[in-house]
Amino acid sequence: MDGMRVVGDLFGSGRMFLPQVVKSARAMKRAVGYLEPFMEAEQGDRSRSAGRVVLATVKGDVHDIGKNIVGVVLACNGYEVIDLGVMVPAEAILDAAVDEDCDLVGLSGLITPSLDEMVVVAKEMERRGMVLPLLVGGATTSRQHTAVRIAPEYTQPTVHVVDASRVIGVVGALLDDERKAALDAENRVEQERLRALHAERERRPLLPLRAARERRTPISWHADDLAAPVFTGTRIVEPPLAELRGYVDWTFFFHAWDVRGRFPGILEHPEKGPAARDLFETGNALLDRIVAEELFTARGVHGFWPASAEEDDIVLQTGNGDVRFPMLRQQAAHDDSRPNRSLADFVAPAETGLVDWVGGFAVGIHGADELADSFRAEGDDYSAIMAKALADRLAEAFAEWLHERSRRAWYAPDEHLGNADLVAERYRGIRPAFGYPACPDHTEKATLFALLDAEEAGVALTESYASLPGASVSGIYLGHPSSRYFAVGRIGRDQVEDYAARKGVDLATAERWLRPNLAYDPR
Ligand code: B12
Repeated sequence: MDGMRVVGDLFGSGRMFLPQVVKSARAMKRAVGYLEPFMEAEQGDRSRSAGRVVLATVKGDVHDIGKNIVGVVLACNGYEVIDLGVMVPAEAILDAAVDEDCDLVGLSGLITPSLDEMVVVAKEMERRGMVLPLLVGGATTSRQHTAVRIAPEYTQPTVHVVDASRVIGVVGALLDDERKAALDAENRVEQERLRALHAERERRPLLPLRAARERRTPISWHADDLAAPVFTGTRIVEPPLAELRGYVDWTFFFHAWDVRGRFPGILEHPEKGPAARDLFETGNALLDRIVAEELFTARGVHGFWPASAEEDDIVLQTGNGDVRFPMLRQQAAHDDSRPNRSLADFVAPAETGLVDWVGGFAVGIHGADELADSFRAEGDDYSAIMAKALADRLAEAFAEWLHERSRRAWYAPDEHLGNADLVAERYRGIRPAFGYPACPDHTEKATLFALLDAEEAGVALTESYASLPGASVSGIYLGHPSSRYFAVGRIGRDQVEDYAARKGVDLATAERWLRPNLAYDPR
């Protein structure tokens, strides 16, 4: 444990990298596991613990790599961690915080609907009159959102933590009376500043929807740019893992372990190189095993339908009538000639009389939870995190593999690109995923999943529209040569009203799901 303190300090000061910390923690955990039967007398003795933290991924969200990493880092710095897992409702988190006599509550989330759920937890903490500090983390969270939406709901310290290397500093300060006051005061000043910035941004003018529509992406439509795919409707695919492996974008594997930099350059980096090489080797060794023993399975579905754009809707003609995906349009006012884009711009408008096509897909990697649980049961958090990081990479590789297959079945029968070209997206067409900045409404996944019969292919949705298994990706395919990714950004009430009407939901429902994009306060 003394050794782990050294590791913790080295990590805190940037001289050790996350994978090394997690590996060290494994050595400690195994040693403790051996010693535990002899330490019975000391059990329940809290004087040895630096503090007790309850961690959970909020209701409706399934992401847990980030949370698990934070849990390991806390544990190896002497904190007791009560990890409640994923999809945990507010009541369960707060009951555990009280029942287990915790000192802090930590929430994690991957997708934007979880931001609202975190607001729910903060409100509930206030209602219960709790005094525990609240920590907020996860890919979709931000200092900004924490300041604007979460902190105002809870009178106690509410702190956003950007990554695992910061968590010890923050937790240490919050559990020390003097440092707590200083951190809290500093945090409140910073959050006030962020709220002022946000308010200023809210005042920045937007184009009225009608004017934004007049600035749509200029495309001159030709039949030559549209192609019919070799099949209509859906097909289930189950590629072998060995084939998907060649499609892995390793840069994001290092990202998951907080060793940031581009692959393969990262392997030769003067400081990070040794940690990166070790990580790459261990990752590939486990991947060898996963492939050889078929510990994961890949299952997914893709499909194509004739389609056209009607204003900002993409409308697919299916055997069971039309399926409509209402899209959002950028409303930012610029003084140059940049268009105000919508994904609907990339599908031939009905009035051209041309026949266009749109595709859809959902892919999942199964087995990661089971493998990770078996590692955790052996006290091996390092391999558990590794298993999930590899599953996430394979899910993304699966999406890349299926996109290539779809392009070949559609408008690029002769496309043959290597991994580097695929990673750099040097191909025609895009595969926007609901939740990404060009189509931020997660609820559209319900329409997509029904269209694809995704459950039949093993991919399902939670009440917050996270997909299960955790290592899964879904989206649509757009094939026009002009199609590209962009961020919708801030949108005005005029567009939200129009969108709600197109989608057939009330304004409050549309505002709830589009909250991160609203340029106004719906209250
Ligand atoms: C890897 C990744 C994936 C993987 C893995 C997802 C998973 N199961 O976790 C795959 C490819 C499967 C995936 C899928 C999807 N993704 Co994704 N994904 C990412 C990516 C590139 C990195 C996230 C990550 O794993 N980082 C590494 C981990 C270790 O970091 P972390 O979670 O942030 O955790 C660190 C800190 O946040 C902090 N922390 C985390 N939790 C906590 C808790 C506490 C208490 C504290 C103190 C700190 C803390 O410490 C951690 C360690 O340093 C991000 C983009 C990005 N650059 O962040 C998009 C991103 C998160 N994905 C996104 C989306 C939309 C999706 C999909 C919905 C797309 C789709 N339609 O299919 C799906 C949803 C999957 C699902 N199961 O529901 C969006 C989410 C934003 C949004 N609008 O909702 C992002 C931000 C991309 C984007 N720019 O739009 N994704």
